[in-house]
Amino acid sequence: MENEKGASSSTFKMGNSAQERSLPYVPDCYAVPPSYEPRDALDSKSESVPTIDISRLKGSDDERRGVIQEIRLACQSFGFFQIVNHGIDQSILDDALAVAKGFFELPAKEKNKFMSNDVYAPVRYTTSLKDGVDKTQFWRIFLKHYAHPLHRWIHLWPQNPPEYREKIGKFCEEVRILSLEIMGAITESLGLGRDYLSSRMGENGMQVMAVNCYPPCPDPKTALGLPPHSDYSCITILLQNLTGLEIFDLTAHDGSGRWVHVPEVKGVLKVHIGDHVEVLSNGLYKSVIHKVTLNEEKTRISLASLHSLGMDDKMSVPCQLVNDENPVRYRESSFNDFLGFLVKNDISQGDRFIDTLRIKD
Ligand SMILES: O=C(O)CCC(=O)C(=O)O
Repeated sequence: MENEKGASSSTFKMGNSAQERSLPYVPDCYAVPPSYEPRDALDSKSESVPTIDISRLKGSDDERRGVIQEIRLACQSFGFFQIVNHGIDQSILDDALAVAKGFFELPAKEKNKFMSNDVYAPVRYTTSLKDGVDKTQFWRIFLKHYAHPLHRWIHLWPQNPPEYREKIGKFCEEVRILSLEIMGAITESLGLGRDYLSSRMGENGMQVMAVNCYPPCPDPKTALGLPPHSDYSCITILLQNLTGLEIFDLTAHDGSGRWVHVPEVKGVLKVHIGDHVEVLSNGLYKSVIHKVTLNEEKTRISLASLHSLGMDDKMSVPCQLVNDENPVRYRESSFNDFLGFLVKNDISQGDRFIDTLRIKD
C-alpha cells in the first residue's frame, strides 16, 4: 500500500481510487496546490450567507417585489443564496439523501455497471473529476445522470437500491418546478420579465443530477472533495447532509475575497448562480466559485441539480441589457459547448468555462 503514496493520478482510476478503497493516507496526487488553501482561508462568518424565504414569491405584489430585490442583491454580491419555505416536503429530501447514500454503499460490482469517463454519457458513475486524466485527484465518488424529461431518462438510472428511481425521481421533479420559479424571479430581477426563459427552460431545458459522495478522508487538510469551480448551469439547487460546501465571496476584503463556510440547516436548500446566468445578466450577476472540504469521520452526501437551457440552445446576452456603457461582455454558448470544454480542459488546475466566454475589452 505504502508504495502508492507517491503514485501519479493514473494509478487511481475509477474503481480503484483511494477514496473507494478507504486508503488510510492521502496519496500525493490528491494533494491540492497550496494556492487552493483548503483550510487556512476559511472564514466561518456563516451568518453572512443570504437566506431567502421563497414562499413570498407567491404572496402579494409587495411581497414578491421584496423577494425579487433580495434575490437581486444575493446574485450581485455572492452569486449564491439559501432558500427556506421552498415547499418541498422534508420526507422527499430525506428519502433522496438516504437512497443516494444507499447507492454508494452497494458492492463495487453493482456501481461499476454505470462506470464511464465519457462526459457525454447520460448516466455515469465515476470518481474525482476526470479520473486518471486530471493532474490532481479529488476525494469524491459520484453518479451523474440526466433527469428531464424524466420519462426519457429514468429507465437508464440504477435499479438498485430498489427505491432509487422513485425517490430520486420525486426529488428531481420537485426541484425542477422550484428551479423554474427561481429562474422566473431571476429574469424578473434583471428587468426581463418572469417568462423570459420559461419555455426554453421549461419543456426543453436540461436537468442534470450530480449525486455526490465524499467518504471520510484521513487528511482533510491536504485533499479536497472538489476544487474551486463554478457551474456551467443557469442555476444549481443543492441538498447536502453535512457541511463541507464553501463559497468564495468576491466582494470581501476590497476585492481580494474570502472563503465562506455554508452551514447545514435541515431542510434548507442552496442555490448557486451558474455561468449561464452570469452571461444572461451581462456580468451583473456572478457565477459563484465554490469548493468542497472534507472531514475525517463522516460521509458527506450532496445532490446537485443543475438547470440549464436545452443541450444545443445557446445562452446569449439579451439586447435589453446592452447599451453604449454596457457592451456585450460574453460570447454565446450551450451546455454542449460546456461538455466540449470539459473534455479539453483541467478544472482541477483552475480552468473555468466562463473565462472562455468573456469578450476582452
Ligand atoms: O457537494 C457539493 O456541495 C458541491 C457539488 C458540486 O459543486 C458539483 O457537483 O459540481
